[in-house]
Amino acid sequence: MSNYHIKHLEEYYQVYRKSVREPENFWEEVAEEHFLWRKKWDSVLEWDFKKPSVNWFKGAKLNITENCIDRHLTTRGNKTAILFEPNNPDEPSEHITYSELYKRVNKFANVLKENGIKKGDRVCIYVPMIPELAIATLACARIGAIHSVVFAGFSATALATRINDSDCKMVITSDGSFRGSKAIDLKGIVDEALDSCPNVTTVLVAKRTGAEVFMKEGRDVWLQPLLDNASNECPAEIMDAEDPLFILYTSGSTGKPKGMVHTTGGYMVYTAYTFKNAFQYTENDVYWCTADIGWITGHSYIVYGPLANGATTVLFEGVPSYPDFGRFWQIVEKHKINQFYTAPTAIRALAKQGTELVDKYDLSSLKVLGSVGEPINEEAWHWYNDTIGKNKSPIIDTWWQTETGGMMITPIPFVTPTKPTYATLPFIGVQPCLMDEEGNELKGNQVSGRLCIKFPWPSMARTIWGNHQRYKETYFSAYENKYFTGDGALRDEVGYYRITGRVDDVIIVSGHNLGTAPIEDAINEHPAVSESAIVGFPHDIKGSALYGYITLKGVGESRNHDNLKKEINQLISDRIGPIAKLDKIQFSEGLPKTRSGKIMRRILRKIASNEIDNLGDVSTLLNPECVQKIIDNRL
Ligand code: 7RM
Repeated sequence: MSNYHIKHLEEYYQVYRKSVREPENFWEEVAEEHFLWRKKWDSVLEWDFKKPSVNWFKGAKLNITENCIDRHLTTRGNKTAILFEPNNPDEPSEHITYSELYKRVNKFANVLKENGIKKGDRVCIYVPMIPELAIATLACARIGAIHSVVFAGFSATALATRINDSDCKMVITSDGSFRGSKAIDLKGIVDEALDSCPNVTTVLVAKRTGAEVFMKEGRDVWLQPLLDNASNECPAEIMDAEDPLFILYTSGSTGKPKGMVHTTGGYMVYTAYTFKNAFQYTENDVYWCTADIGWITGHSYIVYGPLANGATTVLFEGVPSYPDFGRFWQIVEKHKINQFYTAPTAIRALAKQGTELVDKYDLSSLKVLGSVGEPINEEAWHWYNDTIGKNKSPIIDTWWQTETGGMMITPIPFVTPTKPTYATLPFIGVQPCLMDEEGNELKGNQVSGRLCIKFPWPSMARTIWGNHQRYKETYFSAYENKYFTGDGALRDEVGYYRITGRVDDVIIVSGHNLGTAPIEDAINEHPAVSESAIVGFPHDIKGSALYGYITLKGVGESRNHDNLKKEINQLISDRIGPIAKLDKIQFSEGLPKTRSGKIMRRILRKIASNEIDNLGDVSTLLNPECVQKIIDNRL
């Protein structure tokens, strides 16, 4: 039996039990057998959730890029590491082998050094989904610089805030980016941001769109000529296991963005191990995660996890709707994708389009389907399972967070029997628990409460950049000695977990705690409904009542809305109970979403309560234009 590759349910239970009973022995074996260390650790784990302080593999020395690239060169030198699929389907895709990746990362690392970057410096990477994004990230890791990737769809203000918070002295960007039919002036956004970032001395600019851009003398430099002149060899900086690898900002609903700090050794071990098992990746598979590297999903499951396993990972520049809504399926056919990982928001948007654009393509290469980012509702789950997976590709509903670094609760495909809307069982080494509001742990099954984690896992964030106190308050103060996730969950009769939504979004109706996900799930079962979001608003008798915002599919638009409302409430009544019926239903063309596709219930809650004067910052939304329409049509 191998600890590293779980293939049967009995094996899962056996290894899981070991990982809980003897976590240090367990992780030591995984770390020792499957990675390249320049020096082994003095201790596997030292932790204290009160401080909080967590050290994995303390004293160990390594470089993550040697694990992701160098060690594959002898056996996988000619294997494709990164398969780049451009925005425009007529532009050829690019296969970057492990040998080429080695050269390009080393050259880039040398360019960073020549421009004054050294170990511990922060480098902001604001680059679209092109190979340079992954390469710049790895080049920072090569020399021990701390990368802070900012999603290239963020505004100048959002970019400036992040650059200043971690005091980056360099920004890597491109002249522009392609997204669907649009070309975006990224360099212009950087210039605007840098007006308020006095400490940035160098901007490296990659060419992508060929647009003419302003280059500030003494600050801005074209990347390509520097790369052309750089050496192919850059010795890897030897890092401590607990040296920071990167900062990644997570916005949350209030306050300024939190720069989550991830360190090197534990992050590498955990993302590699989860990637291998959650996708059951085998040597010749082609794996595709549609997220952007600007999110944690992209860090862990486009770059580090796959490359640490010597996998072929697809990097897609474009969007699901360009040139039409068949683009994802065309790519699956073209590259014979074996594992496909995306978000519920994309699944719902694609399901809304019907099946014509799916049926055109051969999807028979697919073996595993993944979902991440939000609860996946039952209807979307079935569409994904039937229409995309043809009932033969298990869906892994992977629950995790920027803060957790890697997947925490997820089925292991072909091992864990799946159940729609359930993230199912904790991953090896993860010890979840459910807590009530008084701080008691809810034991046994068929309980629901607040989801916490009782024991450290290797890829947990170690702090918030520059604000350890906030880290402690946000994650370790709600419950003693536990990491609090901010999510609610239930555990069913066999111990499977279902995430019911953010605890902040829970609505109390007549004294009953209602999570958003199960109710939205019932609403989304209606054949005319595409998406929904429910929030509470003040009610004299019930305390709070439910307000539903619902997006219809094409078939719903022509239906009588009063009848639809009755049918939807009947469905909720049948599935959950009359307590969860909606007092108000508003049909809306779109729902406000974050740029990573999560529904922003905070804004809807304010609109429902008529607090439209202080909606907070809506500029970070994916679709700010829908907010005014929702306000105008509010009930
Ligand atoms: C990976 C990522 C984290 C929050 C998390 C949840 C929600 C993520 C699922 C999910 C239900 C899932 N990181 N979430 N995955 N809810 N089922 N499978 O998304 O930091 O951006 O967001 O996302 O609320 O706390 S994140």
